[in-house]
Amino acid sequence: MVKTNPHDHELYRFKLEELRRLAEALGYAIVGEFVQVRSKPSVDYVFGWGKVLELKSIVSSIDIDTVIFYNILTGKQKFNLERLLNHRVIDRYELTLEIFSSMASDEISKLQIEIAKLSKSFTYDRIILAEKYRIGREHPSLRSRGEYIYRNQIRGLKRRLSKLKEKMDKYLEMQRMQLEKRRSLGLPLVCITGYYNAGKTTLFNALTGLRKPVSPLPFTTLSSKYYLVQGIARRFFLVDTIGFVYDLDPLMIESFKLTLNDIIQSDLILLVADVSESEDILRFKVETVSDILEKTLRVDGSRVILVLNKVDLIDSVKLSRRLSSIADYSRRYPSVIVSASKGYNLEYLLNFIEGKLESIRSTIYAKI
Ligand SMILES: Nc1nc2c(ncn2[C@@H]2O[C@H](COP(=O)(O)OP(=O)(O)OP(=O)(O)O)[C@@H](O)[C@H]2O)c(=O)[nH]1
Ligand SMILES: [Mg+2]
Repeated sequence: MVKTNPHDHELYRFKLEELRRLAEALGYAIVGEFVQVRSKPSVDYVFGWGKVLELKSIVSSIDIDTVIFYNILTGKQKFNLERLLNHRVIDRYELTLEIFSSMASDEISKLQIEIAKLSKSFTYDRIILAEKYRIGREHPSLRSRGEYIYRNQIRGLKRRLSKLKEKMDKYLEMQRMQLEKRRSLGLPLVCITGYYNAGKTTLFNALTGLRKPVSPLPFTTLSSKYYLVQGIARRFFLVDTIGFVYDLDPLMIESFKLTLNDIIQSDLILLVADVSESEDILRFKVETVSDILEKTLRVDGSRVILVLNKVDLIDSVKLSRRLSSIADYSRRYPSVIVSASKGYNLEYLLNFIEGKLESIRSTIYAKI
């Protein structure tokens, strides 16, 4: 990892720890970590030349398969690093996509992941193909044939990507029609969102009586799940969505727009957070999700309820410390403390959701 802010130790410790956890979830055993502080990553190797040689000598002295970078790599950096280090190199975005692939079981998730992978690797693939066909380096008499194959393969990659995007557009159109149908029934949409592992699906299951897969592994849920909930006084659609992660790549947001649309179009959003995590982590995660919702997806903050989950794991002293660490968010969003797995306070949450839906009903109907 290249640290671009030398003072922000907490943040970088958290980022590295999270990277480690994600890698371990995929079965990687981490044998070492390597950090450099630089004002910005170098264009060719991320690290400075001296540091990258140090890394090379380390990786050549131990038995490893992969070097994982926290920083998002350009195609050129990945190519240069692989050639220099003589090992497979991936960045945190590719690592996340590997986890997605390992968890994906339905067609929509697979499609979104394939688009994300192809878009991410396009420049890298182009460099690899140019290298393979020795573009720019071959003997002039060979140039035309090599270039012809190279251009053909690049065209093939572009065609594949645009076919996948066409398929995605069809799903987006279907999604738009489904949404219109739901709206015409006058049924509001309530979306469960939050960091991965916060307990979103556990809450979804508890409120719907379904048994969708939950697990301590990251990104158990990849595509949205809808269910019509008969609440205490009214009905609404509840949707469970993919979990967020720190420092989302804009490419990922673009590739997963089908899933993210569910959040954007919701009438009410439950921002679920794991209140049993340490103050720093809880704060980082609430802040991350709140920023994605309000700054990236431009969701109106007045439609967000903060759901502090897993309260069964902590005592009241810890709970009050956790609450003070996110006091500004609890002032910004109404908050409800629950335990989705133990069923604690869920009836109160349901009442709260319905009350809030009632108060925004005029806007919901105005949207129909
Ligand atoms: N103790 C406790 N554990 C919980 C609670 N809610 C969820 N969990 C556990 O937390 C882990 C993650 O739960 P999920 O419901 O899969 O979390 P998620 O937010 O849907 O995760 P992703 O789909 O990966 O984003 C599982 O091991 C759950 O059993 C809770 O209220 N208390
Ligand atoms: Mg889930």
